[in-house]
Amino acid sequence: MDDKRLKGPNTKIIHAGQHPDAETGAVSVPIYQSSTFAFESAEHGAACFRGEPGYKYTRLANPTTEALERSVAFLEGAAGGLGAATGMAAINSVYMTLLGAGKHVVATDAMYGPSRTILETEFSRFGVEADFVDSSDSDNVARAMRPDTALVYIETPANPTLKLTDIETCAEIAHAHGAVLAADNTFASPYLQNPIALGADIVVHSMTKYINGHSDVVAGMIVASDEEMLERLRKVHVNLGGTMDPHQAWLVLRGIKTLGLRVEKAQANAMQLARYLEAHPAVDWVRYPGLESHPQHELALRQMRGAGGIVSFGVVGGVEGGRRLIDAAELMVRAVSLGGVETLIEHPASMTHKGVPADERLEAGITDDLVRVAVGCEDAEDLLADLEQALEQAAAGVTVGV
Ligand code: LCS
Repeated sequence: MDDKRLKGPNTKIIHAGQHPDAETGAVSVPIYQSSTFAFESAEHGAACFRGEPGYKYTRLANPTTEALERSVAFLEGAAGGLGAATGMAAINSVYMTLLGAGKHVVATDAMYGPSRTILETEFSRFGVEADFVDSSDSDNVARAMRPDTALVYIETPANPTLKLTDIETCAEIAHAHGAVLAADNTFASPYLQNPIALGADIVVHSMTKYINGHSDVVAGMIVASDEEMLERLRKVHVNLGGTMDPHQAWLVLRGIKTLGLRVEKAQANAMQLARYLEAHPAVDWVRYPGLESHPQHELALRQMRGAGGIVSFGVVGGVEGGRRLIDAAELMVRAVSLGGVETLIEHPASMTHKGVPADERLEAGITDDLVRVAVGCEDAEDLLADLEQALEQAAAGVTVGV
């Protein structure tokens, strides 16, 4: 995948993995909407199943999906990728490949709710033990390591606290214990952060978010730093069955081409919103890695190329204030998900992270007043105006600025 023409980030995004079709010259990768592929002979079929090149069945490999796998693998500096039906399908394939009875996982406490819940409620049934730690302090990760730890699983920036985890240090800790480091890179996207370059073995994405970017597809991706790990993951992934449909892959191939443009616009908007919120008397606190006030601002500058498009904050009046704010939004859409061109606003404690027990949620820093805004690509002035009127309504009846 070493293509010397592809130097700048947008050039890579537009061209990596996506070449004009050899037969027809089609510039857009064709959708190979076929579940199965014809063999030239019985021997050809047998050869394909022996591992010689050739498509057999779409759950195992499909040319359209492969174009997207090559693209994301290239952007992440990985040996290869595996498309998945959703982000959760990708994550579960990683868990299933590396965990089993008698194995232990150390994971970020504040991560996307279901990524945590599935370990607690389902993998525990198969004898997997999990410790969830505040991985923004690497010492907590080091302390939780055990001889049977097979996987360190981090999400950075974490959903929705925007805490960061030091990828390089966690890779050192994991490897010193013979464990694998997997990182969920959904919030940053490959445009802003590349965990493999910092030592991670596996990266997962919910491509539902920035990589696709248009709130019209659910999809996931796993990439691995080396061929051996990729093949281990592939064996499990194709048999679990959460693989990608070619039409879905084509939609994401279409979305990914503007990843850089969208992320630049979203994070410029997010920075403006974060600064505005920080100065607003009706806002109790703001968390955004681009602000100097973020406790890990230095780490953000070190391991990311930008702070991303998500801002979390608490408004006066706590939970009720937050609810009034969300109800008052006129332009920002009341919806979960993130990474699309439209700005979305949600309340994690009652929505995305509802499945995490309240005490564990609070311990992880997902407070009841936390409002999450996934900033999109609209004009900043319009978003600021919407926030202003919504904050006014949120603060109605609450004494502020005392
Ligand atoms: N990883 C992260 C960091 C996520 O934010 C999500 C979904 C997933 C994985 C799962 O991806 P999916 O299976 O949905 O493609 N996050 C969501 C959120 O914050 N609101 O709605 C979904």
